[in-house]
Amino acid sequence: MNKEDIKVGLGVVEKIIKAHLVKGKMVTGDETITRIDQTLTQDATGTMAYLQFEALGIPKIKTELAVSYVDHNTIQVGFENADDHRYLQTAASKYGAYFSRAGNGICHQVHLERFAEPGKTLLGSDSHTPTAGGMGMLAIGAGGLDVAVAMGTCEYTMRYPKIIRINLKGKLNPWINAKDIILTILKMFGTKENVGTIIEYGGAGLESLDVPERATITNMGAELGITTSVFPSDKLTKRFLLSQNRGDQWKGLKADSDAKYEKVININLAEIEPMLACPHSPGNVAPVRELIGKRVDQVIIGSCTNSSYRDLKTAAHIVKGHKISENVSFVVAPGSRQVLKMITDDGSLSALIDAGARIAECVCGFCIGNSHAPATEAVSIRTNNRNFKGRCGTQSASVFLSSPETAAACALSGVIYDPRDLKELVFPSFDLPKKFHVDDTMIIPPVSDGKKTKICKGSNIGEPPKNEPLSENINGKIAIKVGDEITTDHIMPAGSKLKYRSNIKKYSQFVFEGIETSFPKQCKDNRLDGYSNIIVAGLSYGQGSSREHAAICPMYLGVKAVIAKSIERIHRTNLINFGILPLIFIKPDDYQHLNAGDIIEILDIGKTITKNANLVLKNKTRNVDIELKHDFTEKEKQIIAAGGLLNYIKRKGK
Ligand code: MIC
Ligand code: SF4
Repeated sequence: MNKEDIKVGLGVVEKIIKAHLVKGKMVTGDETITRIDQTLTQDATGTMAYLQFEALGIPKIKTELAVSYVDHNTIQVGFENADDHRYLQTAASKYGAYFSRAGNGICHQVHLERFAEPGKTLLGSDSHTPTAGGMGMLAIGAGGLDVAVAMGTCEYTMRYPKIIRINLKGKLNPWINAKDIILTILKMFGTKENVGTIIEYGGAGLESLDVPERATITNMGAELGITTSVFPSDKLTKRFLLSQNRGDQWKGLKADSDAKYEKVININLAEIEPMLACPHSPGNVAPVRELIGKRVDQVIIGSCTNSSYRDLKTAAHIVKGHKISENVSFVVAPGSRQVLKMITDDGSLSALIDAGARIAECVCGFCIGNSHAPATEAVSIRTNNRNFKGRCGTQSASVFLSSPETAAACALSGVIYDPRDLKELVFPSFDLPKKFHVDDTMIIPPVSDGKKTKICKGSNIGEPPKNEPLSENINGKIAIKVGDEITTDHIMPAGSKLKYRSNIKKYSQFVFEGIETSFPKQCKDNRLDGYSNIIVAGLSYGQGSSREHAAICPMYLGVKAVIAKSIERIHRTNLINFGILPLIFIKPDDYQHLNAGDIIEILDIGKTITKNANLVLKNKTRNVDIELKHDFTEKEKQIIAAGGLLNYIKRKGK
């Protein structure tokens, strides 16, 4: 839709993009450059992002605000995590970022509380950065290198999205959480084929959803595979900002009444019921009532999706005065120190502890699989956003995603339980307090003269690996063939391997660990035989996280192309940023003509791409030709030709 020539009103997303448009047209699919006001990084992606920022040679961060969070790797069973934290703290000081120390909370929760501002743009090296869309921000997740570039240039390049409007009407019934809304939306849309879309929420239903509830919805927009989702900024936004002592940062933002959208969908909140995402995908959603009675071994409430003050206070009210079931291990991880302090002060923490909860640190922890792995074949009910096979740390476990209300009901009963059936309890309906507990002492502000700071790098921290410019021809061997919906957790496991995020040589030894442990060796052998490595995949390759390691480590192993039926947005960009060709089958059925071990050839790559023509892959083993498309923008063509974004920027001298 071309909004430039037609005189119609603008939606919230369009208003924010218009105010930040540096280059390009607000026409779906057009390559645009958007000005970025804020950036966020977290330690698991941030170490590489800051190493890359250093490699760019830019002396100081240029965005209005940059925050470096430590929330993912805090296990510290060896020196590696602590070394990363020290590096990040010194880098923040040197280059001008706020540093949120380990223990202060999960990046998205803390950003919402302390930094998110309506009408602004945020780029974060974490796929759940869109959480801040609950505050009326255009908040986008990206790879660490894109964030490093945004810190240095204030710019982010993306194709102009299509914008869908979801109108919410009515009001949620008691026992239903915002999580049930987004799970319902995931049931409608699924997790694939939604690339390039932004969802804008509106409608009278917003009046009963406070900012943290809206943030639960925008958080899990990441699981839809969309670019981001955005709420307007209204009196509830103002109220939340006032409660955080940030009332002066409020600005109203609403869609014009004649704004036009690609599609409008209506959802009646009164019809939403408790939902569960069943193993092993956040899109595999079913109503709780269809699963009632299934034995539960573990219940965890936490993560950037559902660990707000409201969520934890509600869970505490449900379990207060009761004991959890004997067969359940019940873990609660508050989203931030602010939340922890507030549930401590109001007695909720005591209620949780009395009921039998194990209290975990205010970090990602269980969600990224580096603690609380369930027992063999256990059933785990969790309030986070991803239940990919093995992500919890136990391959044989079945993880279901739920609201805190459902999770608390399951913890008490020891089986999957509909919270509406907790008949003896009165639903804890309450308004958020007028004042939240504000204490920013765990956030270190940038220093005035960072030049003097000495960067500390531990022995586990290596240089970001370099790639060579694209070669015209690929003489390759298919190193692996995988199926549909391969997530970045499958490509690059996190959990116990997280501590190697800043050591690419070591981390590369775990690529595709859960699928094919011999992959790194296969890649090495192929290279010794003179072949480049190729990955073949089905639909929606690279779902999930923004971890650019899912591109860097394959690059390090000599992967030159990923050939798939479709590739998800952040991962596609990460591949390009590290000089790996993301190629798509013109005929999806051609997938069957490529197998692991096949020798292939692709010729005249640069020339063909420049002409916008399709590439032809010759499968020499099976003697078939296969047509592949690429869909590169002009800038992406240059990045690929240079062998990645770092090389491209150095060439351009920006
Ligand atoms: C995740 O939820 O998968 C992560 C861990 O937060 C990732 C980032 C990472 O892998 O470090 C994400 O969502 O981008
Ligand atoms: Fe952390 Fe989990 Fe949120 Fe990722 S999804 S940022 S691991 S809490």
